[in-house]
Amino acid sequence: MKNAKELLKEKLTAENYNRLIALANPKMHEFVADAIELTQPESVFVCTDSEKDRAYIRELAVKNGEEISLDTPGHTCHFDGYHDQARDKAQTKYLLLPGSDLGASLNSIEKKTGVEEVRSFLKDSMLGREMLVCFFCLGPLDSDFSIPCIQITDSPYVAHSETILYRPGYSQFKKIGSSGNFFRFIHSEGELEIEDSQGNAVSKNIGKRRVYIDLEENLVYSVNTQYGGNTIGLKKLALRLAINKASEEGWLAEHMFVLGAHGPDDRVTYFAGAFPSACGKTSTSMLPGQTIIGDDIAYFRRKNSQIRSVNVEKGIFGIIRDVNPKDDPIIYKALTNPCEVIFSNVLIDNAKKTYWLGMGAELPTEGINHSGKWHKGKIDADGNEITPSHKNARYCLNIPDLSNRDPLIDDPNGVPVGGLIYGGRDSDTWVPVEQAFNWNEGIIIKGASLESETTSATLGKEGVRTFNLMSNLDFLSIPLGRYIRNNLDFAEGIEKQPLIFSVNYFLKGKDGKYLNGMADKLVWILWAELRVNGDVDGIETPTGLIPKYEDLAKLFKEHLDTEYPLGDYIQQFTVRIPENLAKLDRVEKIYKEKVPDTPQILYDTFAEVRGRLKKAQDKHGDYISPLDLMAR
Ligand code: SPV
Ligand code: MN
Repeated sequence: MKNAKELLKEKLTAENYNRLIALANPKMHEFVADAIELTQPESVFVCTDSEKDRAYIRELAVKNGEEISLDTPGHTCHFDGYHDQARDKAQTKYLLLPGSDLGASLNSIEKKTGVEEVRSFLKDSMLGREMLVCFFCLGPLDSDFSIPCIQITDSPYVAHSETILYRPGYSQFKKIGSSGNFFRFIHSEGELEIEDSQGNAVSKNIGKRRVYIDLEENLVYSVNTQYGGNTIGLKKLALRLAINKASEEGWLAEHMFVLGAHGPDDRVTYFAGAFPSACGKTSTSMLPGQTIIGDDIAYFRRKNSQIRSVNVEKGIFGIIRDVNPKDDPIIYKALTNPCEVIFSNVLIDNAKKTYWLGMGAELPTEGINHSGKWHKGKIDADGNEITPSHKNARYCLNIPDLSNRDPLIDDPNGVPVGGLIYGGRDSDTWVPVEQAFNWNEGIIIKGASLESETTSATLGKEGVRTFNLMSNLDFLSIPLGRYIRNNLDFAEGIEKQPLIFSVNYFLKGKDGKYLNGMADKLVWILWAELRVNGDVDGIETPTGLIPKYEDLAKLFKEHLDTEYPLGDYIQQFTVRIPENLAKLDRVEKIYKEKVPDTPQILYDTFAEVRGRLKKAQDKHGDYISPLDLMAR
């Protein structure tokens, strides 16, 4: 390749060239020059942090048809291809040098072969298009947490989404000078086609969709796809890079929300929580009366003998299904009032209004959706009825536009973590809330044992339990055992270790009906807040500490203005011994068979908890009322 600067000078306008050169970073210059040579764009736009540049990207997305302006000011809608509606797990792979190994659970490809393949798909992919070169920062600016990033893309929708989701990073790049310590992402939609006479242009060669990750180079390639989870480099692709970096540097990158829970006397206690997709993670981070730091990805560092956390992002790319004025009033308000929102894969009508499944209103019988022109009863090529909006349809908005943002959202020191919360979709095993006895048991029995039952929103059978440790399995870039070890070690020497809780919003009775209402989760979180501050006692079970009835009854009355019948408490908090034992067996089998580097302490802890469960079973039987335990 020619000297990078010479090539940039030749291909860029003076203004864009000067913007790049003002950042004295040879590695970044080489990355951009190589991308230009590879993809051959017609022009290159270098985006700084100015409002004018961000407006240019927003307008470009509408001008070239990737987004449609809607009736409400600031709102736009984007459609991904019919077969490009979710993360492509099969074609997302780590590029590995011969001899390196991430374990059988992680998808990988030999580096040379993978790089050749993905570069061949990227070759000339931007002919006739404008390349966008954007700079962002993961985490707050000017902080130990900050990771500068460069995103190259030919999709103004991707760039626009990132201006909402991430803090601007051009000025951050100025500060790092010639340092090579940043993440790089290159994305092209590849060849486009009009899917339907009414539809917009979508990636055509889905069979050649690839997301390849180079951990050594902190570089990700993404091609022939538009869906955000595959293309928005800073989201789950950066999480993979960050997990590897964190493991090398001794911090943690987690698939977690961060929430400020408000206790008595204006006390705020911060919680971070991990839930697999579609299990109530965003709605927990948006609990009424509480304040949000972030809803999806958090970094954790040890500072002054404390564990502190930041939101890596500054926006939300949330599932829109079931967002309705009753259950999600704050999000619903943002989605129905003027402010910057990108809807994706929802239904729009002739008046450019948006509709989605579960919005609490009647949906029109025709409009435009991810299949192009849609009418009720429309069938796809496989004979399946097309839903009005896709089940994974999303909204993308700025957290600062929400009324419940936490004031410490951009604090460069992060917020102190009082507790961690792990939850999944579990119809019959875990109680609604339980505190682990200590950090190690929390990490092992709660986080590393997390499972979730499949729903109708994913392909395949419903109700199948899928193992998903820390809800981070999809994004791990290091062997599972090492990841667990990192979590265990992280709290060592911390003065006040965060308490670890499990929650379960999905417990069902014998009749198959949920035992709890949607709103009840507020009470579980506020109970955890009281525990962290030592305000209430717990009742010992074989697996941890559960609430006393009177403490919950008080919280239900104060915060939800409802009575909490004792019978409900007994049913919900009955310790289910056979189900808990079966869960231990199921999860242990996975570690034994699939995770060769599982730390011994995991097996020891499983054995200890199994022993406690059996002892309790001998004494009380299979199903133990919390009142019997209290009586002890
Ligand atoms: C998730 O699925 O966990 C998401 C959306 O947050 S995605 O960007 O697709 O990962
Ligand atoms: Mn997520």
